[in-house]
Amino acid sequence: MRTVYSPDHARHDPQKELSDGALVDAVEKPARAEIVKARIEEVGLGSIEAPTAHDDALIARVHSADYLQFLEGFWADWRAAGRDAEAFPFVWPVPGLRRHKAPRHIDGRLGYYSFDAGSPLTEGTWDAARKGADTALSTVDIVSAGDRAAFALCRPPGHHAASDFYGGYCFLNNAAIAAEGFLAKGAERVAILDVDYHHGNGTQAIFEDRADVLFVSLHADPADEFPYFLGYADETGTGPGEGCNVNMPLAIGTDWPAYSDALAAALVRIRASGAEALVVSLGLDTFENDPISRFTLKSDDFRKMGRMLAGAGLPTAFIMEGGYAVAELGINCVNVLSDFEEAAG
Ligand code: SP5
Ligand code: ZN
Repeated sequence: MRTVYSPDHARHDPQKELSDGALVDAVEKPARAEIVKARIEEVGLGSIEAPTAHDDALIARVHSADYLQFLEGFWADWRAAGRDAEAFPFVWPVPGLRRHKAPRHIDGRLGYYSFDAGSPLTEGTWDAARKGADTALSTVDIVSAGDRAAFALCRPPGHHAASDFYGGYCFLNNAAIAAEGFLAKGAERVAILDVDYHHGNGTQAIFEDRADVLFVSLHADPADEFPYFLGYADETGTGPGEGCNVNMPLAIGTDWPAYSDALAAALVRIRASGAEALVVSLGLDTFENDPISRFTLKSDDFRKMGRMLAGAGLPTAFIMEGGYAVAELGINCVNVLSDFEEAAG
């Protein structure tokens, strides 16, 4: 399997995040991508290639123009306001306030375009995220040219980012951009399967009113886990997208037997949808030793996951999402990919 990777991911190198009432060491850090890359090289999964440049057209199908301008120009605006530390928002337009226009003040703009205070925005965030979108689109190119699957080793991750706000360590929704890529290549229906431990609220919000992209997510019950305010089973899609959003919240402590039952049901939904391509939001934070998560999958279970995903029989773009047990992240991630490839034949 070919991997697309750019060293520019490391331009997003946050030092601290807000968690447990303190600024603690950031968990979404460059070492994550580097250890996966090293494992790919160690097992000889396949070539590692630079992304090709893509214009903004498909990104603009996912994200609003003003949000993209905000992200791209943020660091200059932040510096102009006399700031130089990593940026965190602290006020949001929740229901009861108005979200009718972006404020002029940088602190207001930060809150307008975000949903949490746990996602440091840094000098290099835009460059890294923009290259991540190229990385995701390059895997779509590879798969559309005939490979059964390809892997986008991008960071920062993407599935929490919605059309016009960031959060959950995510800025551009790489999986959504990849789905738009498959549609632009002629697919009439695309499925996104999100196996990250956290609900992909951004991806759901982007596609919930559309019938051309099926979103299926397995994740920790939002009553107990971030992002808390989306991801319940009764969110089944809106308007023309009714029936095209499938949330499978799972209990804290979920192990492979329970997880694999849900995954099998998810794959049945995907097969029944008539999707012509599959985007996998590949988070490895379901691992038993993940520092911020509470499922109990073991390294060997990720091999079984890869085999099950191959059973969908679809051209597949794997998009890297979360997973914070850095020491084992390379093994777990490449276990999925190598067993997918073996099972896909
Ligand atoms: C892409 C992705 O996996 N994003 C996850 C964002 C989660 N952010 C909230 C983290 C809160 C961590 N608190 C855990 C405390 C453990 N002591
Ligand atoms: Zn996650």
